[in-house]
Amino acid sequence: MSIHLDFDKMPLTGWYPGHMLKAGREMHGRLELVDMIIELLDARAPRTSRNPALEAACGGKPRLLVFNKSDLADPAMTKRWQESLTRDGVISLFVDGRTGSNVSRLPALANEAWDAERKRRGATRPMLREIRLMVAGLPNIGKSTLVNRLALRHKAAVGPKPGVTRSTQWIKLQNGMELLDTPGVFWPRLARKQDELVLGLCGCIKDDVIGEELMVEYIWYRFSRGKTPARWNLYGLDHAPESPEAFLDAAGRRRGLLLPGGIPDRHQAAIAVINDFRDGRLGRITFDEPE
Ligand SMILES: Nc1nc2c(ncn2[C@@H]2O[C@H](COP(=O)(O)OP(=O)(O)OP(=O)(O)O)[C@@H](O)[C@H]2O)c(=O)[nH]1
Ligand SMILES: [Mg+2]
Repeated sequence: MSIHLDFDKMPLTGWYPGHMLKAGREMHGRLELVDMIIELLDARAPRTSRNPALEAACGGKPRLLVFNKSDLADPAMTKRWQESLTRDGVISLFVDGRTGSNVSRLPALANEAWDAERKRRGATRPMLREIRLMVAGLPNIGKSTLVNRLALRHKAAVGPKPGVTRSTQWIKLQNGMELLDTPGVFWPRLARKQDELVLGLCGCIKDDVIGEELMVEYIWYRFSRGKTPARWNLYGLDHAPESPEAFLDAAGRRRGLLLPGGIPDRHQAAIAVINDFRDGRLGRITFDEPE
């Protein structure tokens, strides 16, 4: 293991599983069924988890940007992102799908985005049916969690619509909107190794595709240079370890993950650190800065 301070000199894995291509095609078909898209993103990676191509694929349909897992993002950075998005006139919402924090504001905001779009188009006649939405986002971003949250009070599916397969169900939301219960999966075109590392840490790419030790190297790199302090004391350290190897060795020793001879098992230690990171035990971090 060597230190790769210039991560972007490393090649991308080029990982794009076939099922994702298929999911992308399926999503394209479903986009036609809805009026509006909830673009679900990761609050830790507000830029990297976005797919610029989705906007074109939506054919100008209004989108509501919802940033999930805000419980794991740096609150000060979330505030900066909110300000930046508001300045750009983007309607957005930061939520925690797991606890449901802020999710109840979503239907009203969706309405707001819809009204703004109608006004932009100069629509005067009222809609004669319910507004239909779908949730789209990267794998593991929390789409199902959000759909279940939104359906909490109105589990009733309103049945198939014309031209839709029987299995397609619509879930009624509080304000009368209808949500397509099968979310769309998309994949952004990653340009830099750091994008891949960020999405890997957010859980969108399988760990062994990128390599657990490299992911921890990136955790070490970002946390030891970031403004928000990491909880190094989780591994019995009172300051940032001087290298990713020292980090893994400390974590391995602390967790008793040792090879014969008492040598820290860096691979097992890396898996433990990634779990700590994902559960927020290492501290809250936002990888992307607003412009
Ligand atoms: N900490 C935290 N975890 C969350 C949040 N929302 C979802 N999760 C967790 O993230 C993981 C993925 O959530 P899912 O809802 O299955 O994600 P998905 O987008 O439907 O994933 P796919 O169907 O695989 O594409 C689960 O372990 C959830 O418990 C959140 O706001 N905060
Ligand atoms: Mg899901």
